[in-house]
Amino acid sequence: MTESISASISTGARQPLSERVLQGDARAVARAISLIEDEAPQGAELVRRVFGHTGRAYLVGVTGAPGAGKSTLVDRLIGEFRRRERTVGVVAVDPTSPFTGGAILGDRVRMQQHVADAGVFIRSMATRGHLGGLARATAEAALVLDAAGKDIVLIETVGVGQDEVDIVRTADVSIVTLVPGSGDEVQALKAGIMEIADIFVVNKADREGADRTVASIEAMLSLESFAAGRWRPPIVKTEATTGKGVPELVETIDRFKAHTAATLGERRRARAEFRVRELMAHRFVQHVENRVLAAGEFERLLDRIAARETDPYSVVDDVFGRALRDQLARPSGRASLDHVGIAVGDLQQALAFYRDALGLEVEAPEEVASQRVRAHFIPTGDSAIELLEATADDSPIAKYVAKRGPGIHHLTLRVPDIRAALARLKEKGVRLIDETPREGAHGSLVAFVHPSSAHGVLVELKQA
Ligand SMILES: Nc1nc2c(ncn2[C@@H]2O[C@H](COP(=O)(O)OP(=O)(O)O)[C@@H](O)[C@H]2O)c(=O)[nH]1
Ligand SMILES: [Mg+2]
Repeated sequence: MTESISASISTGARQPLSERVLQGDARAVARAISLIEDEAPQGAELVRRVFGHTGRAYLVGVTGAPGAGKSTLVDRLIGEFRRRERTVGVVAVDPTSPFTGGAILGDRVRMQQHVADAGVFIRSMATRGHLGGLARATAEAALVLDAAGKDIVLIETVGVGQDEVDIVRTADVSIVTLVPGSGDEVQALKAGIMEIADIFVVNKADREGADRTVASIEAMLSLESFAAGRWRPPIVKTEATTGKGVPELVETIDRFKAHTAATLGERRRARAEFRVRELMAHRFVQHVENRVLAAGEFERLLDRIAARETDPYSVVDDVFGRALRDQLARPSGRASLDHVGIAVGDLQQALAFYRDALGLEVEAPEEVASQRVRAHFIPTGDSAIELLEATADDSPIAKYVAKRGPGIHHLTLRVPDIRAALARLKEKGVRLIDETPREGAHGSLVAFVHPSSAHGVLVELKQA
């Protein structure tokens, strides 16, 4: 099943998309990131498939206010990393122009010079959707580039508020870009951006006041005490337009990488925790909205809160309780029809109809000695017909035919968790022949429901 899903997400080629991403195929990478951006289920499937192959790339986050020169700097960093023979992927996120796409186009044009370089892949992320989704999409796009074998993944984000900190968290090293005379450092301090900086860059160092900006960052850092051995964020001056200071920045990145090599695992683990928590919350809210609340119910609840008829805690308690009960009500997914068992008086007559007239294929019979019965399976797609032939007069099938004549003897439903299914039936007052499952054919577990509870039909539950 998963095989066919993965096959269908390939872009026409016979090879699955995940395989082509792992081979570094640029078109596959582009397609994969689009699926992730669209929150398509295939995007999640792809992440599952490539995840085991990731963790090799070093993720470099570049954040700062719009116009700080991040894109120009990223462009220079690409050049510098390429000179050092490292392959580079870029994810640029710019929420400042969600409608025009102007900034996205700008980034593309600016980075055009690398387009012909197979060692570079640049992608601008669309910024529709909520920020949580954007953070997830950014992280997953970086993952795809990692899977595609890029040594370095640069993530450009606009750092304007606490929310963007989530995106910044995606990186192994966070570079905060400030410009002279802008008061950026004060803004960044307020937004909590300063705390996540591993390296400060004062870009546009050609401008007046660069040293003053450096001094004010220094002053801020001096308020904090750095224990021996703890990384103290250095301040690097750059001129992204000319490339001045960029080699020093790359060296500083490498120094940070070496310094934190032992704790990189911890940092990535913390990131995984954040990601999983975020995804769990997202999934749960989706589940509540799609499966628990009726259409318009959410709005009505909000109205009732506004009218002080209820309060947020009671609403959440109620929704939470319903969501859990709802889950228990479907403990193991839906049951599906496995087969219908037909008690046969005269096998040759039955075969004349099912095999010869209907043209169905009948499998070689199987003898169930304990029941004194011979079973002839007839596959019909996802389910089957089972012709049951008695092999002795005291067989239950012989008795059934003698009493009721040939006909439907039982139907069998496949359930993923037979114990959960039985518990639920019992709770609902259904009369069971077997309260606990017994061993069936081929290592399966089976249990029978009494016909009196199933409108005259003997129902068998089966867990493969
Ligand atoms: N004077 C000067 N201008 C720069 C420097 N770096 C970038 N710029 C200019 O600043 C503007 C914004 O740059 P951009 O990279 O788009 O900034 P972003 O919004 O942070 O990505 C552009 O006009 C750049 O040419 C620099 O070091 N010095
Ligand atoms: Mg930019």
